[in-house]
Amino acid sequence: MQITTYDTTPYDDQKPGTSGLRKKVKVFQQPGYLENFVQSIFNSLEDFHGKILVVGGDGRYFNRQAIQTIIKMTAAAGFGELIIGQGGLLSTPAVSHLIRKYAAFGGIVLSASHNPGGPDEDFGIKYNVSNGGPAPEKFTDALYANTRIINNYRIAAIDDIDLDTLGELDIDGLKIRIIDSVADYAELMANIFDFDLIRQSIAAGLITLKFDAMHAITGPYAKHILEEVLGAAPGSVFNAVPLEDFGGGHPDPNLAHAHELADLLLGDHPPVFGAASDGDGDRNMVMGAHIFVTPSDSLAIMAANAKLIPAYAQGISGVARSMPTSQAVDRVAVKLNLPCYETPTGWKFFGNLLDAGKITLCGEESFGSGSDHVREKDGLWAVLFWLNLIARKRQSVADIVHEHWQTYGRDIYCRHDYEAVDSDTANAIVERLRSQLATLSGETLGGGYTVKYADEFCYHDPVDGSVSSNQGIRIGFTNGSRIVFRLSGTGTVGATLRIYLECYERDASKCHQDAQIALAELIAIAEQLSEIKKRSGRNEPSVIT
Ligand code: VG1
Ligand code: CO
Repeated sequence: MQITTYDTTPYDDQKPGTSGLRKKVKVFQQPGYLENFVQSIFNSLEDFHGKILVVGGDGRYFNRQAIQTIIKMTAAAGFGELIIGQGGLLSTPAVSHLIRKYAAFGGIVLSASHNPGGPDEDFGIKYNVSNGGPAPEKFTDALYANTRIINNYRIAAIDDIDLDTLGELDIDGLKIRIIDSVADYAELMANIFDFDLIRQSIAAGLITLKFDAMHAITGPYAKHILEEVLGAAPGSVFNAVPLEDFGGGHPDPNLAHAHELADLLLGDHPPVFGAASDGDGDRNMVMGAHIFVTPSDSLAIMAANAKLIPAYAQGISGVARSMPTSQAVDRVAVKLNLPCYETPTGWKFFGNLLDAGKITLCGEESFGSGSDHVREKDGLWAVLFWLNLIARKRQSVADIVHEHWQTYGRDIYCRHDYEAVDSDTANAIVERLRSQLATLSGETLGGGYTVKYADEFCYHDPVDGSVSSNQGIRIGFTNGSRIVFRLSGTGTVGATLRIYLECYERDASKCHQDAQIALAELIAIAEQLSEIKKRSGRNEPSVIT
């Protein structure tokens, strides 16, 4: 195999964020930009010669070109085998599963998740390690350091590979397998859930459903599993063909972006169950007839009912949530006497806890939940969990949620995002918040919210002892309410400021209030402390979820 070494100079903007490197496609198309980053990944790894690498992406614009480049660089680097999803397509949880199933050395996921796709939109790349999960911070730090000093990259002179034909190739000792993107993942799901029961409930008409794949990666997975295997009516899965630009939309499963689904579920004659997934298939939105389930509640409900699912029937070892996620799951953990961990935002922080067997279920407020079956959040897994639950409990989604609130009370929750704020303005807002932290404790804000603590979240990983600081500003009140401020680490334009708001309502008769109304006073306090509207010149958040 002929290998050419090309001289290069570093780009200074290749620091991975919450979930890999995300930039505009045009940035990735600069000469050597993708190559620098991929070579820096390989330069940060050791002892991978002859081993397996899994590669796949969410099908967005530039996916195929990037994969061809990665194949040539993988060959030059000396990997022994590449496993690639047909058409270059693999959902993020499917990559995680394939790495684990085939004992691969690692995987490369090409995705910018819920960000829009297309020539003028976003692309992304992420490295996952041998447990199937996103590389931990110490790896991404080393990778970033390598991007700053890189001076060459290596490319093997091989022709472009046909990504669409299933089969095996051998190119000068590098084995390349193009595999069915869905089959392994579908088999895993069948081993976790009671497919027979779900199938019977669908056949009997007890469960009707709609799934919005948002023109993104879960289309083929959901079509196969929900319609072909479980027998949902043809057309139950819609927007099912992955498109390079996701049909022009944001493939982000929330009430703002998955409005087609929301209209169906909140309108006349809704199905029993509705769900949507994001660009790369790791997020989920769960709805029932006339009800939206917040991701934080969904995690708590899953934890409370895990024993009804075959894979978790023997019990779960513990739970974890990202810091800004509501405390609903904590209440379940107390009742079930389970350990409960609070981690920084981003799935990479769950990996150690899952590997060590300290937790079985985990989730984030940002429409992500998962378990120890893979090391990524998993959208369709959550959908199947709910279908299994509905089939077992023979209750509607609304009844399941209301029963949960009856038992545990409700953590009323919402998130306000201010997107594409000027970076200097956003940094000044965060600095202003930071400067108030030392003196806030004990103060009473609004009409009687007394500050119990005000700090910046710092995580001490209980497994490897690593410390991650500056993970969000938290202000907790004596009545259990909380406001959290964070800067997003996944955006590609300016800065995105997130405000997370929650309050607790124990009285079940008051649990049905509108979240924006229940949280109005906290929203006002958040503005008083941060002056986001005033300083950014915005009248309202870009998105409320
Ligand atoms: C966001 C979410 C975070 C999630 C991350 C990746 O990060 O808030 O919870 O893990 O996206 O999800 P940030 O830094 O923008 O808040 V995905 O589906 O975009 O891979
Ligand atoms: Co995603």
